[in-house]
Order: sequence, then structure tokens, then C-alpha cells
Amino acid sequence: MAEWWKTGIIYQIYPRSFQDSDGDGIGDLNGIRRRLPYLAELGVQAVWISPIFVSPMADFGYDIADYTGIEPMFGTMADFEALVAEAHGLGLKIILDLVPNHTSDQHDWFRESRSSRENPKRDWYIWRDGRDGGPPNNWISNFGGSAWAWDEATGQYYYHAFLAGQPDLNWRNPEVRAAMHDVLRFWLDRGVDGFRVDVIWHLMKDPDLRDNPENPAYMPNQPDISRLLQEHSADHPDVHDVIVELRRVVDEYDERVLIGEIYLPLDRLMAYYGRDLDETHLPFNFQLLQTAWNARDVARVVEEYEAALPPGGWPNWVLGNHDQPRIAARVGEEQARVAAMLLLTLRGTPTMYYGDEIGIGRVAIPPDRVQDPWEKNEAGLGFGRDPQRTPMQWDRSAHAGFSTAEPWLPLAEDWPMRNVAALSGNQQGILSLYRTLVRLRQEHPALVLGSYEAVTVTDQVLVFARTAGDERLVVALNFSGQRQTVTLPQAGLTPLCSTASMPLQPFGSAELTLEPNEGLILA
Ligand code: TEU
Repeated sequence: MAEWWKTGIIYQIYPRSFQDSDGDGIGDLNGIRRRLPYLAELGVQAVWISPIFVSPMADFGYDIADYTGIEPMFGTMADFEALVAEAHGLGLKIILDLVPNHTSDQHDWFRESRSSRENPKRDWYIWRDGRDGGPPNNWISNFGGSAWAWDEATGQYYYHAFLAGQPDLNWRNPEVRAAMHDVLRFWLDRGVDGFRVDVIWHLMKDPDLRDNPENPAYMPNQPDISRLLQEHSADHPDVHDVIVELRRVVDEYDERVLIGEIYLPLDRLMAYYGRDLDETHLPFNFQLLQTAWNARDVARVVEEYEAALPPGGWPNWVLGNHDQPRIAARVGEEQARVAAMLLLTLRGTPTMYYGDEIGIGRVAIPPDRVQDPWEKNEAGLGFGRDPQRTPMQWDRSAHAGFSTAEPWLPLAEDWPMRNVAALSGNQQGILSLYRTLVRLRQEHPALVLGSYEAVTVTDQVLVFARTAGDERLVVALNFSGQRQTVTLPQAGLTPLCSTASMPLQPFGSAELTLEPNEGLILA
């Protein structure tokens, strides 16, 4: 039997936006508990929950003030333990979001570190003297501006790859590594099934803090961070040693998974499987988020990714997360269905993002409701991540059944029609399509464990085959709004599922006509 993280689907929850249980307009753990049966019925295997630890919420939980405490806004440790127990009872795994690159500036470690230059925790963070009256080097924060904050009291700068309220830990200090290993064990002891590790490629930086080079391809409409190539501030060769150590901790326990969040080109990404597959089990593959949405580019990305995988490295695919525009906002409602079919039929573990299964699309955030600190720092440039973080839409009751209070972010306008209850009764709806696709994965091992082989690629259509033993399934995806005809590898195939809103049409020949925006699975 293959490992659960190879055969199953991962479902990401942004906890502030999934389900509120206490009427403060912000989702919480007891809300997630209430919706576990929905997730089990949807057929996903694991739930990855964005950070739920004590946090001042400057970056909505990605700024942690206590790694082993539950944020009171989300609930209590008892609520968390109940969540894990109930999830396990339903056959669902729980993956936590570990943010080891930086803490909150409210973390006790940082309070101590900044209290004096002599403090034993001074070296837990990256402190430096300034250079020529300015910061120690030219590094830029991911949210814009210098990545160095001046600390008046001790007369030095500290480094923050993200907000000033998110100081980077010094992973070259063995005490930091040991402390973080204890954090992992704390949660693994409580039955957690794995971690998604935030910005794992950032953990080690150039020890000499050399200036980053200019990015020759920088365009003024890009974020400030893109002015420089992150040559010395991230993806340092030494990072692999610390990931091997993290993996060893995870491997002290049975059947756990280590997932890395990594935004890097393919060749660099693959190094995060580890030389002996001893780093992350799944280095997140964001290729589909970064490629143009057309048959040729998607086919090329799949081909290149498959070719780049190290021997034994298990593939994975991501179609959305809390940082990236939603798939339906990007490619439109019709192509979002094709994308769903692609995600669930490619070779590799799929990660779904909450709300994509009901096709949440573009949500306009009025200026007075902006929450994302990045949008506040670099306003009006369209980098804001709030549109992909709006509340889940459950039913027609007030606030879409998400909360009894006004939610922290607005709901998508079409929520009265686009919600789980309404779509559950609609055979043609996107939720039914997702359910069918998940069921087909469960019924057809070829879709999970089979090989991938591109069959036909045109400007508009991608046809590929998934083969395991004597089972062979063919997937044909029309990326265009026009009807397309392609020749299949053989005649006499039977359609199993179509994204088009019409009954399956049996056909006998090898000539296949796809309706506009139609994806088809055939056996
Ligand atoms: O994101 C990492 C990251 O690189 C982001 O800057 C990402 O590129 C950006 O949001 C646009 O896609 C992770 C978390 O997922 C994000 O929510 C956090 O803000 C960030 O780390 C800091 O912890």
C-alpha cells in the first residue's frame, strides 16, 4: 500500500474563513470540527490548516508568538485535541502549518533577544550594525521596503524577510534548531500527521549577508521585492542540512508527512526532495499557478516537471492557496472546471484550496475592508491576498452560514447561489463535478498510481493517458471556448466524466469532439 500522502487529496483550510462557531465573524477550530463530516464526505484524505498558534495577527497567523499555544481567537488546546480525535475518527489526517523562518516580534524569544546585546538569545535572530548610516545590506522585504528594522534600544538592525513584526530566526544557531525540533515533537506527540513548512527555502541565508544583485528583468508593475534577485537571502545551499534534520524529527514518528512551501524554478525545487529523498516528502509544486492557462503551456509544464523529478520523488500539484488569486478568478468559471479535472487526474498528490470546490471567483474588496498587510504596504498594485481569503459559503442563511456576525472579510457577491447547500442539489454544479472526480480517483488506481503520458497536444487541447497495469484512462481537456475535434489513441473508449453540463455522449470512433471548455475522462 502506498503512503496516504501519495494516494490521498490534501485540502487547505484558511481557519479565519472556514467556519465561525462563536459569532465573532472569524472562523475557529470548533467551526472546523463542525465541518469535518463535509470534508470526509468530499473524500479528501488530509486537512492542512493555516497557522492556528498564538499570534498578534499582523500577517494573520504567519507571525507566531507561541509555537505550542493555540490562538484564543481560534479556540483552546482542548478544542484542538478534539479536532484531531474527531478528524482521525473520520479517517482524516491533520497537517499543521509550521512557520519556523520567523516569529512574531511579540514572541518571548524575540523580546529577550532585543532586550540587550548580551542577552543569551541575542543570536537567535539576525542582528547587525548598519552600513554607511543605513541598513547592513540591500535586501528587500517580501512585503516591500528594506528588510532591516532599526532597533533604537540596542542600536542595531534586525532582519525580517516579511513584516518588521516577523523577525527572521537565525537558523545557524543550534539552539534555534533544537528549540524548533521540540516544537515539532510537541505537535507530533499530540497526533498531528505532518507539517506544511512555511517558506522553507528561506531558512538559511548567506552568512556574510552579501548584497543581492539587481534583477535585470524587473518591471515597475512588479512588487518591490522583485527589484533584486534573491541570490543570497534564500535557497542557500546550507538550507538542505537543516531540512534533513527536520525530516529526521518527523521520521521519529510513523506515517507523518513533511511538506515544503517553495517558490523556486524547477531545477532548484527538486533539490528539496533531498539527495536521498531525505528532505521534504512533497516540495509544493506551484507550476500550475505560474503558467499561462493554455493547452501548450500546461502540457509543457507537466512534461518538464515529470522529467525533472528525482528517482522515487513523488509529484504533487497545487491549484490555489491563500497567497494566490483563486483559479476561477484567474481562468473563469468554465475553465475552473477543466482545471479541477486536470488537478485530480494528473500524476501526484493534489492540494485543493477551500472554496475552489464551489468555484468562488473574483471578490472585490472595498478599500475600507482591506486586511492584508501586503496590500496595505504596496497599495493599489493588485498584490492584495484578501480576495482569495473570503469566507466559505455554506448555505443561504445569514452570512452564508459562515458566521452569525459580519465576517472579517466580505463574502463573494454570488454567495446566495454559490454555496455548498445549493450546489449539493445541483448535478451540473462544480461541487458535484469535484465529488465525481474524487470518486473516480478512488475507483481507478490508474488515476492515482498510474504513469502519465501526453498523447496529443494542440493549441487548444491536451490529451493524456494514465496507465497502471492493464487499466488505462484517457483525459482530454479543451482549454478553449470553441468546439474541438481530436483523434484519440484508440476507438471504442467510454466516457466516465465530463465537465460539460450535459449527459455523457457515447461514441464509437477515435474521433473525439469536445464541447467548448469541456474536459472528458474516458476508459
Ligand atoms: O508565503 C511565502 C511567500 O513567499 C509569499 O511572499 C508569497 O510569495 C506571497 O504571499 C505571494 O504569493 C508564506 C505564507 O504562505 C504567506 O501567507 C505569509 O505571508 C508568508 O509566508 C510569511 O510567513
